[in-house]
Amino acid sequence: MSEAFPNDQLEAVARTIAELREADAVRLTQFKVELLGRKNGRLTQILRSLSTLPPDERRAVGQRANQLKREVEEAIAAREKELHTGAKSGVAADLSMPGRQVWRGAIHPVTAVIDEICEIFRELGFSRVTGPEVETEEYNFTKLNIPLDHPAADMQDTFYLSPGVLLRTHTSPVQARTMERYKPPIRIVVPGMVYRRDAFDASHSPVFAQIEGLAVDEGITFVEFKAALDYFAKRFFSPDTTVRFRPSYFPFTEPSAEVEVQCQMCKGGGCATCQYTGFLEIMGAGMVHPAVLENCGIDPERYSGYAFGMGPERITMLRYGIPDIRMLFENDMRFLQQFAE
Ligand code: 2NM
Repeated sequence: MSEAFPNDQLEAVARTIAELREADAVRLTQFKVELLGRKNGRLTQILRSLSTLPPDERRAVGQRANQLKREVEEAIAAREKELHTGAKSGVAADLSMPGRQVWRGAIHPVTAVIDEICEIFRELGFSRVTGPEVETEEYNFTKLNIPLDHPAADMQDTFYLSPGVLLRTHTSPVQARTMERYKPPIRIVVPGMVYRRDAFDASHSPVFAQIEGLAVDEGITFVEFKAALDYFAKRFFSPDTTVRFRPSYFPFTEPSAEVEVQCQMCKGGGCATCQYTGFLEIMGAGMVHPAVLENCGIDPERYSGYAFGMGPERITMLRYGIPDIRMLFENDMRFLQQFAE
């Protein structure tokens, strides 16, 4: 410190008061620490060292230091109030003025669609369940009635991590695990990421989302199956949507169906999006194959059920007319911002 004597130090403090009255909020906080800080504040140190001074000097320095401390405290309080209310400029701060807009992020359109789908099935009594992305051949294929020599189990299409261990190619292993662990009635929807050795082009990605669903109980028939998926399609698209079921094939369901809705683009008239059929496929589905129930410890003589699977990216593309799946993975803010609230 350049001022060697307490009196010089005190007068240096006195000179900073004028500066303090003009300080901005950041500088004001620095002043507080510099002058009044509990450990190294200049006034704090002077007051602490009073006992080392000769008695006659101690009294005068003590009085001046305490007076300055009050002045500094008052000046700081006054400046804080000014900064807070804008009083110095003669204009009170307008507390109703909107703050600076800060981009807080938003829900990705695919995530929003997944949440909406799960919510519709929640209304029908389905719980939302998740499970591991690293799976075994047994849960990903065998228990689901997919033999390992089936094309779906081919090494060409599946990411194997080690013999018998792979990245799940669908979320069905979660359904198998749920059937093993819980007694019916079971009603679940299973959203999650799945992996296939696919090209990355306008309609394929090696990693994509899926939502599968499963209902197992006594007395479930094709009528409940059709009614539940019809309800879903009408709630998700619109109440006047026509839904149709076309026969299909999956190893884990029998009978199997492709569920289609009236084309959202042309309202069924025929266009490029629906390849002039008037309909769009939204999911695959069917009655759970008795062998799958059996493999998962459920008596197929007593219980029956239905299952379905859909691709949230595809459904998001249909709903918003997005032409290329890659747009949903690139995270280009100019694209994503269009879906922000
Ligand atoms: C689909 C189509 C049809 C399905 C079957 C099962 C299970 F585990 F219960 F056997 N889960 N999901 C299923 C049925 C999935 O996706 C296109």
